[in-house]
Amino acid sequence: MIDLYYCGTPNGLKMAVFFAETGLPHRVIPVRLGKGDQFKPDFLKISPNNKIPAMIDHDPVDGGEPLALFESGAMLLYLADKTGQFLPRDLRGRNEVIKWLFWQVGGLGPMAGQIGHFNVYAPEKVPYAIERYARETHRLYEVLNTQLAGRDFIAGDYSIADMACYPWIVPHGGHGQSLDDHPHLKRWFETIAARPAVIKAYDGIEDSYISQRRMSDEERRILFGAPAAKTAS
Ligand SMILES: N[C@@H](CCC(=O)N[C@@H](CS)C(=O)NCC(=O)O)C(=O)O
Repeated sequence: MIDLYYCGTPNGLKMAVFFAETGLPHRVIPVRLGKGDQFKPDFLKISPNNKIPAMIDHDPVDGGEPLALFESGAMLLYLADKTGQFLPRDLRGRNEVIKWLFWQVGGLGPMAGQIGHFNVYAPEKVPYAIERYARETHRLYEVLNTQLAGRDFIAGDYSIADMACYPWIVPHGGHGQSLDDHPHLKRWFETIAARPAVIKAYDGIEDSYISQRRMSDEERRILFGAPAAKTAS
C-alpha cells in the first residue's frame, strides 16, 4: 500500500492523475495546507521541505523498509518505474521524458506559481513582479507550445511529463495567459482534459482547492508568512 500525502493543488494533482491513470492502490492522507499540517513534525520527517506531495511506499520492490519520498518529480519517476507505465524503458525515450519532467519541476512550476501568487494571492499589486513572472510564464507556455507542434504529447507517448505539466496549465487564467496565444498547447490541453483519469482526478477539486475567495487571513499567514524552521520547532 502507498500512503499519498495530498492536497488538491497543482503539484498534488499530478499525483492524483498518475494514480487515476494506473489504478495503483493507495491511501490518501489529506494535508490541510491552510491549517499548517505541512509543518507538523511527523509530516516533516517525510517531507522536510514542508510541501506536498509526499508518499510512503510500504511495499517497495526491493522488499525492504517502507520508502518515503517527497518532490513530485521524484515521486512520478519512482511510481513510473514501479508500475512500468508512462515512462519508456529505452535510453532515449526515457531521457526525453525526464528532461521535460525536470523542465516542469524547475521552470514551469516555480514561475507559474509566482505569477499565480502575485496575480491572485498577494495582498498588494506589485507591477514589477507581475510583469516579470507573467512574461516568464508566457515564455514557458510558448516553449511548451513549440515542443507540441506536430506532436500529440510532450515527449513521445503520453507520459509522466504530460501529467506533471497539465496541472500547471489548468490555472492559465490566474497566470494571466490565454491558450489562444499557444494553439498547439491548447490542443494538447483539451486532449489531456478529456482523459477519463484526468476528469476523475479533478472531480470535486473545487471543494478542496485553496481559492482566494475561501482563504482566510490566518490561512494566508500560514501559507505565505510563516518561516518553516520557526513553525516546525
Ligand atoms: N517542487 C515541489 C513543489 C511542491 C509545492 O510547492 N507544494 C505546495 C503546494 S502546490 C505546498 O505544499 N505548499 C505548502 C507550503 O509551502 O507551506 C514538488 O514538485 O513537489
